[in-house]
Amino acid sequence: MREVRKIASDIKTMRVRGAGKIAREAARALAIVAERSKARNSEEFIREISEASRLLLSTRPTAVSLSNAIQFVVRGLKKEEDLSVLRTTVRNRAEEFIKSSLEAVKRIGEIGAKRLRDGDVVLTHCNSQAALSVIITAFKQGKKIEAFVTESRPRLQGWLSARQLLAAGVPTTMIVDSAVRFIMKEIDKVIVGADSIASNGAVVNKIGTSQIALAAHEARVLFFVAAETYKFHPRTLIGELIEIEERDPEEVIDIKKFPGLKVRNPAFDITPPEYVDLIITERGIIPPSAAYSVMKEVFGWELFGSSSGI
Ligand code: RUB
Repeated sequence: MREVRKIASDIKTMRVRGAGKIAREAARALAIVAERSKARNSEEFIREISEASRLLLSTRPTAVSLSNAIQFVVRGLKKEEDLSVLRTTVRNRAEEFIKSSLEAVKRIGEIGAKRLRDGDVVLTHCNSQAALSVIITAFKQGKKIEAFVTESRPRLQGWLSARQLLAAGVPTTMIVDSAVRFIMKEIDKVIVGADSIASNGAVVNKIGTSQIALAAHEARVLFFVAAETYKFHPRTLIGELIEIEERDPEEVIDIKKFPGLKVRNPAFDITPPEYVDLIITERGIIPPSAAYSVMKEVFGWELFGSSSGI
C-alpha cells in the first residue's frame, strides 16, 4: 500500500495532474496492488483493492476519469473467483485502460486536426493532453497553426502547455487569463480539454473555461472540447451533480499577509452546452447534445450497476 499512498499523494498535490494522467496513474496503482498483494484469498484481495480504490478516489473529486478508470479495472470482481484469476484480471484491465487511454489521445488528435485549417490561430486553456494533441497533430500535418495559451492561474498549467507547444515547434503566445476577451478577435478556434462531461453536454474543465467559452460565443469563435469518452460522467444520467473541487487558498495568495481575507479557490467550472460547438472524442466528433448517447454506449456496465461494491 505504500506505493499506492505515494501515488494518491502525488495526485492530490498535483505532482501528477490532468484528467487523463490521473486516471492512468490510478489504474497503474491498482495494478501494483494486484502484483504485490500478500492476500491469502480472494476476499482479502478484493478488500485490498477496494481500500486502494477508495484512497485513490478521495484524492480529487471533479475529474470523473479517475472513477471511470477505477471502475473499469475493478468492475465485477467476485470473491468466488480464484485469487490468481482476480490478480491477472486487475493487472490486465489496468494495462488495457492505460493503453487505450493513450491511444485515445492520439486518435482525438487525428480526428480533431481535421477541424483545424491552415492559418488558424487556436487558443487553449490550462494543460490538456487531448486539446494539445489536436493542435500539435494539425501543426505536424503541415498546417500553419499558431497557438495562444492562457497562464491558467493559480497553478500556471499554461506554462506546461507553452513548453509542450514550443517543443513541437508551434508558434505560441502566452496571455494572462483576464486578457482572453481582449484577444478573442484574433482567435479562430478555442480548444480545451475536460475533466468531466455531464449527460446534458455541459463541460467541466479548469476554472476560467466557462468565461473563455462566453467570450468565444460573443465573438462567434468556435469552441471545441477534446475529451476521451471516459471523461463522460455516467452518474449525471441519474441526476448526480459533479463536485467542483475547491483547493487551498494558499495556491492563490499568501494569506498570512492578509489577515481576515477570505479566499475562494474553485479549481474547475462548468461550461453550459450552448457554448460548446463540438466535442472531439476518440470515437468521433459529437455535438454536446449527443453526450447521452455516448454514455449509454460506453458505460453499459456502469449504468446497470457494478457488483464490485467499490
Ligand atoms: C487539468 C484540466 C485539463 C483537463 C483535461 O486540471 O483542467 O484541462 O484535466 O486534461 P488540473 P487532459 O491541472 O487541476 O488537473 O486532456 O490532459 O486529460
